[in-house]
Amino acid sequence: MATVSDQFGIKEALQQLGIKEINEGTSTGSTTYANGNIIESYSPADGTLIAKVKTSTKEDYEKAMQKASEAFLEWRMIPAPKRGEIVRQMGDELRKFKEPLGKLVSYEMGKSLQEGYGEVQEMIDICDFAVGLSRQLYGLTMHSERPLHRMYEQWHPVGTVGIISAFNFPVAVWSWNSMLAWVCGDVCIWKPSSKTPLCGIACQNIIKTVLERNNVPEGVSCLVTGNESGDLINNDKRIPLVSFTGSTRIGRHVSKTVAERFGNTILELGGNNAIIVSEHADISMVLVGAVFGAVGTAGQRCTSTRRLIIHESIYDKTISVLQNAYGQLQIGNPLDENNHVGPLIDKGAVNDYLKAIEKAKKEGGKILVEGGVVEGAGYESGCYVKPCIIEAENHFEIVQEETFAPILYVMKYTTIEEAIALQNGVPQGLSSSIFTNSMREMELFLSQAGSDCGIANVNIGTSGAEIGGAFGGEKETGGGRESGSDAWKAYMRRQTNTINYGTQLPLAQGIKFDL
Ligand code: UN1
Repeated sequence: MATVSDQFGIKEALQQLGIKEINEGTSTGSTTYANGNIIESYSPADGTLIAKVKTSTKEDYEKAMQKASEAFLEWRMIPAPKRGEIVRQMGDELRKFKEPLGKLVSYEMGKSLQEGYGEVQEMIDICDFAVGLSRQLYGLTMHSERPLHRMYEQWHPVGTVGIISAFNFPVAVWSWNSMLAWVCGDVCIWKPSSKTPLCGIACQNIIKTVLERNNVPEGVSCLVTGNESGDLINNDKRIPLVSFTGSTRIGRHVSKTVAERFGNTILELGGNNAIIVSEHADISMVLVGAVFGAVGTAGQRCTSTRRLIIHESIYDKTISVLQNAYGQLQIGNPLDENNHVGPLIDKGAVNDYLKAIEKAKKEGGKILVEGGVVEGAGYESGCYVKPCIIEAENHFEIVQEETFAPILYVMKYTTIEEAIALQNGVPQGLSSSIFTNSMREMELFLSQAGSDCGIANVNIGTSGAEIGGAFGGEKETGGGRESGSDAWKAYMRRQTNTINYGTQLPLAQGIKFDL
């Protein structure tokens, strides 16, 4: 940390967030301990070693889990609106720390400062949402078929929720899960990505003051680090729900492991999101939606725009508008607000990006905007790449895959039905969008014969969903839903209750059983 530059106020931000040179990667509320290997967290922005984190051993994990189990017994008895009040205070705390936390997100993960702040704003928004929700955990009442009987359902907390989150949204995705889980009466054990462990530690530091102030048992919020902890969570029978965000490959493993022990999962896996650009589109709107979607977060959102499906009549014009816009993109330090595109997370990601471009070329792709690694002063981390555009066909193997990098594949279509088939013609099903001013096209795209994704937008890009809607997708995206709408139901168990207040015991379905 001694070498962290003073530029952009990073040192001060780290100090405000309680990040030290060496940090303990296991904590239960305010108690920190960790005896495992060390993870070094480097900034992809400038290659600096930001700080070290001592990860959790199996024994550390076990201690945290025991604290979580104990805390649940107490937390579940606190009335939901009172839990909501505690989450409200967490939202206030996040408002106070928006600037340093946004900076840390930007520095440790590499997304632009604006997006770093945006991520913290998502956390604040979900806190507000959860506070309201804490008074609306509604169940239904049914009419019993038997006289003098009452039937209804109620929702109870499930217990300990395991949250395994990805590097690309190192703080927001945790909050979508934890804030909801908490108002539902669950406790949480969080394993952040080993690429962004400091973001996890910073969040825990921010909320621990709220837990302390409210005399909440410390195991309500547990943090564990290191990949072994992820495996322990997946295999732990005491964890009825695991919310996993990450690649389809690892998600498949998580899904099997947790299902094997009859646990539930919320899976938020890969996306391969397309925008259909109709001949009835407003091109200036397409430009912002498509370019932000493709190069924002350097193409490392699961909602990033990976494919543009353009009507043949406006194909050439759209490409030239895009080429022009790509020519103006500033690539550089994400903390410098003049830049549009920051670095990839690490050199492994740069390698995957280069390999994907090679593969696309081999399969017959035509480069329309050249990619490559950016070198020279300011780019010493080796993680900066040029956003590129490749004309490709949907069936190319590489187009069918998700590459977490700013590579945009473009293709032509003739009829709207064909465009929808192309958009749906990938294994993933997270986000999708159409730019059109035609009511017919728009409604078809949104109909049951339209997009097969969890998110389908009109005249908006594929990324940047608001927290109020349920977030997630179909097919290889995993089917999970997080955040808004009724996603809370996944964090609770439904109980159907039937009460007989009569003096007879009639059986359902009219069955006679006389003794
Ligand atoms: C992710 O990339 O894992 O819709 C989440 C968006 C953000 C969340 C992305 N609100 O792009």
